[in-house]
Amino acid sequence: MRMRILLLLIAALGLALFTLQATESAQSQKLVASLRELQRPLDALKEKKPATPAPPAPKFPFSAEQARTYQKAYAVWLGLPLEWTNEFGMTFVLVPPGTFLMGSPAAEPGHNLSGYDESPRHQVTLTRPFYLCKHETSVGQFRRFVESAKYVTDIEKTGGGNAHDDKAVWKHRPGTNWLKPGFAAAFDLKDEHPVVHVSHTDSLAFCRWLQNRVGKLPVTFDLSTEAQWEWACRAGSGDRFWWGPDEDKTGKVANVGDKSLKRVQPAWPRTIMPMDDGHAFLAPVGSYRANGFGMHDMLGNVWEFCSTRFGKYPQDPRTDPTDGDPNRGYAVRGGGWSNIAADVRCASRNADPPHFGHSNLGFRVAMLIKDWPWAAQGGK
Ligand SMILES: [Ca+2]
Ligand SMILES: [Ca+2]
Repeated sequence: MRMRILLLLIAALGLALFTLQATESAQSQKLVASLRELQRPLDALKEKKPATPAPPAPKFPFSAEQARTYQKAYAVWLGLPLEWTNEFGMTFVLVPPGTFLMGSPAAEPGHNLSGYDESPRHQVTLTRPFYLCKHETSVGQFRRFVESAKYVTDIEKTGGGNAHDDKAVWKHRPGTNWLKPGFAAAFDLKDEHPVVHVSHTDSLAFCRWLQNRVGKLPVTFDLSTEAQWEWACRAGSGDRFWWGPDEDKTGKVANVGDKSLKRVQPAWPRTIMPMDDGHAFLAPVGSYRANGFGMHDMLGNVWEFCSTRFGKYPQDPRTDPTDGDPNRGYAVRGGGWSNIAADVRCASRNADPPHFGHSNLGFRVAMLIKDWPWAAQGGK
């Protein structure tokens, strides 16, 4: 009798394994098919620049409509898809190159309020197009990575990340992690929420995991540089926000510290925005309107790690800038659910060390195109 039960158990296990393999194989097949669509034009571009001249970038500042028109024309010129979605539902959008003014003028309300210098406002030229995920990385996507790579985050290793209590006191909270974010009121974490309590190091591990799944696709998964981030966030806007100069009153464009937060945390002592955006803490990614390049939540929801280190801005123009100060933390951008307008501007800056994570900080993945010899114009 025991032997029969044992045999039945072995058979059931075998069937489960077979089903799992079949599912994974179907997913890989889908990935390969969509990868081929992307790989063919990317391989062709590696060999040869398109014969016709590139569509010229609009002169900065430009409108969201101009941003969209230019972006589409650039994708057509390259013969690349405007958007590409991977097997985890991450949609990467082509961001064309161009020249803009990075940072903010001293007269901008909120300028330098966080203590991270946004001046001098200086000219930056990005010479290469790149793809950027239209959403922050979600809990569901991060879960796939953790389960597949058996990954343990920095914050889990150190026993918790930083978070606020109901009076906005900000400190290390034992037991918090990406599955148990440190919010001071009840919160039902869903796969669609942006992942938080992840470090810069965790973000890069996630990017490497994506890289290993795409074979010879000639791209590099990484975070965006701080300059790429600001260009993608502005989408042509020279104002405080990608939607214009004025603080949001609609609650439709960014998840910030607002009436929803005050409702669940009446003792919250900080200023809140006057509207109700519907989310006290994290909002599912993509809940708010996209900017001119099709990016959601560049401002608000969670701060986002960049690939480059914070540093003082230069006076003179820069091309494809990389690290600021090698001794500073990594740039984090865009503000989040606990912040007000001053911290949720296109030029707002902050920085965090490589193994640090908190309840209002996540990341967004870029897919960089690095090996087009004809596009190499050198960085400075
Ligand atoms: Ca909110
Ligand atoms: Ca964000």
